[in-house]
Amino acid sequence: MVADFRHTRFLKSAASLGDLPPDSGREVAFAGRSNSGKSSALNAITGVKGLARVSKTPGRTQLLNFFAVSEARYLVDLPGYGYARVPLAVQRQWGRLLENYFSARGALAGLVLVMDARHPLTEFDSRLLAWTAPLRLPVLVLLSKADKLSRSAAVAAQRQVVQRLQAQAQVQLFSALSKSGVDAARQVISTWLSSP
Ligand SMILES: Nc1nc2c(ncn2[C@@H]2O[C@H](COP(=O)(O)OP(=O)(O)OP(=O)(O)O)[C@@H](O)[C@H]2O)c(=O)[nH]1
Ligand SMILES: [Mg+2]
Repeated sequence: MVADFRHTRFLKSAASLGDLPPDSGREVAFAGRSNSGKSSALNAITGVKGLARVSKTPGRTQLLNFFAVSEARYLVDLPGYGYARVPLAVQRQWGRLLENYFSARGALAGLVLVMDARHPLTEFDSRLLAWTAPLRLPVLVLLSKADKLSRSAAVAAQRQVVQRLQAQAQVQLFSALSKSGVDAARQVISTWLSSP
C-alpha cells in the first residue's frame, strides 16, 4: 500500500549526529548535490507545499531536516554537497557528517539520491554511492528537472545512469514541476518505510 504523505510535518533540524531523533523507527534520506532539487522532490512527493525550503541559493540546506510522515516514519533532507563556493573545510565537515550518518543510522531504510538529469553522476555522487554500497542500502536515483530536457534526451540520460549503476540503484526520471515520476517515487519510499 502507498503511504499517505499528506500529513507529513516538519519535526526537527539536527546540526550533528548527537542531535538526531531516536534511532528506532524507519527513515528515508534524500541526498544529492546542492541545488539538485532535493527539497523540491520532498515537497512534490509529500504533496505538502513549502514543507522543505526550496532555494535559488545553492547550499541552503545545511542541517539534517527531519520530517515525520507518521509515528517514527521519517523523511530526511540532507545537506547538499559539491557547491564550489562553500569553503573546503566546511565541505569536508559535511562529508564526514554524511558518512557517519549513513554508517551509524539503524533506522535508515533507503536512500533517495537526487541528481540533475542534465549532469548526473558527479564525482561526489559516486563517492556517496561508494560509502553506501557496503551497507546494502536500497537506492533510488531521481533524475530531477527532467522537464528541462527533451523526452529523448531524458531517456538517454536515464539509460546512461542505469548502465553505470547496474543493480546498485533504481533510476527514475523525475520532475517536481511536471510531477512526472512522483507516483513511482512514492511507491518505492512507501515500501521502504513500511515495517518488514
Ligand atoms: N524546472 C525545474 N526546476 C526545479 C525542479 N526541482 C527543483 N527545481 C529548482 O531548482 C532549484 C533548487 O531546488 P531545491 O529543491 O532547493 O534544491 P536542493 O537540492 O534542495 O538545494 P540545497 O538545499 O541548496 O542543497 C530551485 O530554484 C528549484 O525551483 C524541477 O523539477 N524542475
Ligand atoms: Mg534543499
